Amino acid sequence: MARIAGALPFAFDFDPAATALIVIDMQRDFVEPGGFGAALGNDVTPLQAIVPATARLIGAARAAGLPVIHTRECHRPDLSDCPPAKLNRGAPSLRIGDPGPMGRILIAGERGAEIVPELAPAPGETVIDKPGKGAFHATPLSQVLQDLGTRSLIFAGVTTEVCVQTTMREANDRGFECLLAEDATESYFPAFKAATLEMIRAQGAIVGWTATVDQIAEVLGG
Ligand code: C5J
Repeated sequence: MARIAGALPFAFDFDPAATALIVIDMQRDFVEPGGFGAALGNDVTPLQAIVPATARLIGAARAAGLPVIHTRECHRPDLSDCPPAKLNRGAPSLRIGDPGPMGRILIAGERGAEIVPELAPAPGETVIDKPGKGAFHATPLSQVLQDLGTRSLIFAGVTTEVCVQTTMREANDRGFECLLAEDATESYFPAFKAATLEMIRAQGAIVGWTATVDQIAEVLGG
């Protein structure tokens, strides 16, 4: 067993042989100008700032032999997996499926749906395309984790309060011990990130734990 003594709200104990890193939606559509995040009116620069820390965490996980699983929020080109409630929500400057500077917004196979090059999946790593905010919904993620024998999950990615938190809650309900890397996750709204970190670890880690990339990498030996 390994222990991240400085994790919050208390030490996080995990078996590295039964732990995977899940990197949520570090895609051009959320991180770069001209994508879905920007079309919703957001400044994407805070999300770009976590790329180096996320790369470091991925490197430490790979070096320690942890499976690294990447997710991408995206839809089929015919939008058959995008419910009208999602497609028509709000008044973005570009809707899902519309042509944008990086191809059709949030569509599988388009440039915008790709993971940013600095965090590109290594050969053999699992990439889960997901139509929802949570990575367990309508995806093979449960089966992938069961096949790996995973019991603990380390999370990174964007956005903290939407896809990261939703997936962490899904995982917690499925019995996984979940830890979020504080400086390898980001929101377009600083207050939402801060609130999410608090609510995850409140009430005795009701959803899970948080720790910094340094703290995680030190225990993984990176
Ligand atoms: C959002 C995500 N924020 N990956 N997606 O729509 O968090």
